[in-house]
Amino acid sequence: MGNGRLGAMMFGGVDEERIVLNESSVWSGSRQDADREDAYKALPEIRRLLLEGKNPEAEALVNANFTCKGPGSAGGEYGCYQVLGNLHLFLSSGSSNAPVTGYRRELNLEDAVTDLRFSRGDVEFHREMFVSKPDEVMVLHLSANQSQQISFAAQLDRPERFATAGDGDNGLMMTGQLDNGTDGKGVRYVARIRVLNQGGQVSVHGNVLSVSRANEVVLLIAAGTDYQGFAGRQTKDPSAATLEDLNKAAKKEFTELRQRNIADYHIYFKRVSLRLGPYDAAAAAKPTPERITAFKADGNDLTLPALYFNFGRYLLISSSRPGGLPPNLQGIWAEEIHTPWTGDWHLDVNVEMNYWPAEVCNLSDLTQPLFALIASLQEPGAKTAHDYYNARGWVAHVITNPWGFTSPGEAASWGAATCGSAWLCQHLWDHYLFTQDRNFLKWAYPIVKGSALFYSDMLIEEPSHHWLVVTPANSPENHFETANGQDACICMGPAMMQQLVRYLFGACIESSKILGVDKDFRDELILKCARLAPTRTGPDGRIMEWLEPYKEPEPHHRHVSHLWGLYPGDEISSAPPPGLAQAAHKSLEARGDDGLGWSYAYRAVLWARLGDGNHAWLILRRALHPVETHEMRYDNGGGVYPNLFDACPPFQIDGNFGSTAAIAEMLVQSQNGVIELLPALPEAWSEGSVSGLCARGGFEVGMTWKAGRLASASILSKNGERCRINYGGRTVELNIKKGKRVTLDGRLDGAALSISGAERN
Ligand code: FUC
Repeated sequence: MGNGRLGAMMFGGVDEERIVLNESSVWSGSRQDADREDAYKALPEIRRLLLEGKNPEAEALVNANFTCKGPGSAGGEYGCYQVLGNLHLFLSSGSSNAPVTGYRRELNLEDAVTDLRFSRGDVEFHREMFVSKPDEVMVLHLSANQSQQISFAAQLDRPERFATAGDGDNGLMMTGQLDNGTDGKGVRYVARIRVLNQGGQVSVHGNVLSVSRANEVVLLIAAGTDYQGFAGRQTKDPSAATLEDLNKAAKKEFTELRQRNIADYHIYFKRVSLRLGPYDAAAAAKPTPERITAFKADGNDLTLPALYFNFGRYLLISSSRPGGLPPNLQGIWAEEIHTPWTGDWHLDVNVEMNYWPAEVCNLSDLTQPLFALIASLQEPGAKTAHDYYNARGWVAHVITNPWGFTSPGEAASWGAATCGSAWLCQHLWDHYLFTQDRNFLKWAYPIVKGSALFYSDMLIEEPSHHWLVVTPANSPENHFETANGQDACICMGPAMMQQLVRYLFGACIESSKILGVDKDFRDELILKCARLAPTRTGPDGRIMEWLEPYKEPEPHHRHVSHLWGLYPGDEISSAPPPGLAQAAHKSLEARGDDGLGWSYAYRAVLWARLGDGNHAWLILRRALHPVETHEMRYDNGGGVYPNLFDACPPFQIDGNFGSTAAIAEMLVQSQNGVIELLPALPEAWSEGSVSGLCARGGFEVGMTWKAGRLASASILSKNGERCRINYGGRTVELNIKKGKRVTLDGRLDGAALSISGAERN
């Protein structure tokens, strides 16, 4: 459960309940300057070596000069996202000798409420929990069908750096300070619980709160930190803020708190609905872990992918709320101090993937935390751009944290890629494309321009074709073999960087036209854009990942960066002529169908963009394979945990979001100026319906399909823009008035069109 800032995971133990608590700004570390001031002095030599084809030699220089100062993400001020703590409840439920029957634990995605029921003897116990956005507290309700049955002892703890004490006569408080990487005085946090009981007794002894023989209990949990970064609820005094949260919430009845939270959640969740296949009530009634196992065997339960789709929307609503921080690698559901990969924001696919469902799944207004993060990187990123590249504008490399880290990572092999800032900016432009919000564009334009300035300065001319190429560069986390058999990562103009820069320059050019500004810079970009190395097909018929047809030591590598131009970019298209699309098809086939959590999601969405629904479905089925291990894997073994959290492994939330986006892209696409209906419908999804998906230009799309064919579609125009709609090789062009909805039949046929408020061209 989560409200964007506060996250909780309830394990549902009968005698011992553990609830893992998160707060999105529980980050160790602190602001640092990890830039090497004079790094740019090595740049001419690095480039000279690359121009001479001496990649390993250039890479040695990158390792020596173009990594961050200090340990980077390996320690120090970089810090780590951490669990806030645990709430333990030691319960004495009814007659402890009686067997437990009727145990059922459910997370209801419709209402964002966790519900646990079981019986012991003739007493039925009920726990409900949710994390409220409107009231900024977590709410746990314990009740039973008989009076005086609720008894427990509660404690708060975390693995390190904490102190707990009583908080008044019905609460506990946990406080502490995280390590900042220098003098130990990092972020201060506070968590409080308070019990509101009906009947029975409540007492506090030391750091234990006890409830005895109550009829019913509401347990409120508030938490906060003094993090004063770029976003989040910025408070100097988390002690006062949490007290206020509790005092306010304590004045409300449980039913009111519950209702307020559901009403707020519905604003987002109800915008979209999806049904795949005939609803299989029997399958849906089974416990989720069983369904996952059964699904691996036969893939029949189509309610499972629909559930997985909804789970992704649920997770985004629960972890990304305006004014807060974006979900990190674990969203806001970490249970460790040392979260895998520091639980940060990885910029070479992961945090972007977290937001892939946002626009298309009608959660556009939840992108704000990402945009606040992007805006916050401009200032440190300008220093990094200067120190390493002597360039204008701003840059972010592969990793960032709430402390504005924009330096390269600690090793050339992965950390030196300058992909972060360009990829992040794609989200800004895409937000405009979906919403047509000119005010947003005005806000975003300086950020996009700053990024374009950087890459404009980063380009050099390569000698063979005189193309402009980003240099030095990496194809994220991948490596190659040079003609003389040496292994290297650092190169000139890998396909992904070229695609990113082409997209970014295009976005900047268009934005400056729309806003009527910066003609000179626009002209500079137009000229440079035309000279950027293009995406090319290699001798093997695949998209070339690098400028040269290098050998690939890892042909099944998890990253598919060179297909960025297919998704989320738009330069590789299955629209005719299909040259590059065919090459992308070959590239994807060569990469294989195995993967990690997030890389499954990426492969699935790429197959969807190629119009191959069956292959996208094959990959999605693998993305739903049950996984047990939490050990870090690099290129295969991905799937889901029994609770449907994505297993990279370890747990990484990007795969949840990416799969939700992939399902949406199988149903509707709008990247090439046309709204494609059911562009990649697998044969197995022969019937279904969806409503509320979004298309660029400000449209909402609903559809039903039967026997694998579109039966009807409804298009709502939010801005009154003209649209072209394509299905099954036919295209219609419509002018739908702002706010009007048009219904089409499966043939998009004139006679069958019900046009009110629309003209057909
Ligand atoms: C990227 C990926 C890894 C992992 C990490 C968090 O570096 O290549 O697989 O997902 O991010």
